[in-house]
Amino acid sequence: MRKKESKENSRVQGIVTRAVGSSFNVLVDSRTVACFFRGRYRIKKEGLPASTSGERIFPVVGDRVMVTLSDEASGVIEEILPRETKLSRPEVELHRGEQVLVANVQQMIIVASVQLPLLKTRAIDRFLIAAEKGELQPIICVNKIDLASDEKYKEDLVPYPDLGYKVIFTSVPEKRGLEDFKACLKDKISVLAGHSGVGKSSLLNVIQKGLKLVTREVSTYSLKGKHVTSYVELYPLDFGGFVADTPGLRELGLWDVDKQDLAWYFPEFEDCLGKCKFNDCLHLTEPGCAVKEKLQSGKIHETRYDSYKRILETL
Ligand SMILES: Nc1nc2c(ncn2[C@@H]2O[C@H](COP(=O)(O)OP(=O)(O)O)[C@@H](O)[C@H]2O)c(=O)[nH]1
Ligand SMILES: [Mg+2]
Ligand SMILES: [Zn+2]
Repeated sequence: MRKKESKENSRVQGIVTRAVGSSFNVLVDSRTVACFFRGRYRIKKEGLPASTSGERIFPVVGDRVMVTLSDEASGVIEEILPRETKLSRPEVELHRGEQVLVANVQQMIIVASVQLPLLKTRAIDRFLIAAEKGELQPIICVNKIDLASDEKYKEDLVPYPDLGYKVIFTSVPEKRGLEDFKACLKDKISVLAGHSGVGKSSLLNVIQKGLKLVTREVSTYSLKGKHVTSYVELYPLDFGGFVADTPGLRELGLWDVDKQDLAWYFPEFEDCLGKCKFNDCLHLTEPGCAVKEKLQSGKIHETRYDSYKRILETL
């Protein structure tokens, strides 16, 4: 009896911050525990015993898990708690269905820069679609405002607050907007998205002591025919919350949208959809298009409609 009691006492909850094969780092309170996971675990479904029902799952980064501690620094993952959200990609090669890459992410911080690389709202629009697709709350962070010679870049960003998206402005060397950036991340599980060089790693390094992410990293290219494993790591933040360093959106399975569905990812088009003369209208040059009418009335920003057209061409 004594033994059982002590075993139960050593069962603790944590969050998976790193997963490599069957070895996991689980953050318990504020310490990292090296864990193993044996065999397969079946998620409990609708009151049935876990052993007889449900899908087989494997822990991933972001999972909240129950761990039995072997000692202070190691343990075994016994249970995976229900996932609130998941970012996955289709597992094509091994026909295993979907592969979950990261669980329980709540928001996507879309990072762009004013200069180097130059601000392109179309890139923001693409990431907004990806966030929508992954059911993540998007926040736009415009970095390197120290490099702006005037406030012109703000004009390009006018559509976003109108559409209900939060926009923040930051500079790493001038330490501007960093409190806003921290406030966005606080107590949430976030992924950072944005083109290489916009300052994602620099922003994280400056708000989290000891992080030391490599800046100006060169992206890894996939050799033709070789399978590149996406690698996600979740970093705990001292002020509360976690942030994930993500591979590309494609790897996250966030970027495959049908031509016909694209318009649904533009909130300002929504009240027009279903009202066009042709029900397969792509809102380009078709007669009787409700989207074009709204555009002509000035209630859709030209730059957003332009993005729609350009993105449509790439699908
Ligand atoms: N002027 C300026 N440079 C920045 C800022 N943030 C990052 N950088 C620089 O931009 C380059 C790319 O930054 P990095 O964090 O590696 O970008 P990432 O690829 O998005 O992770 C580095 O040389 C940084 O020092 C900023 O706010 N202002
Ligand atoms: Mg980086
Ligand atoms: Zn139309």
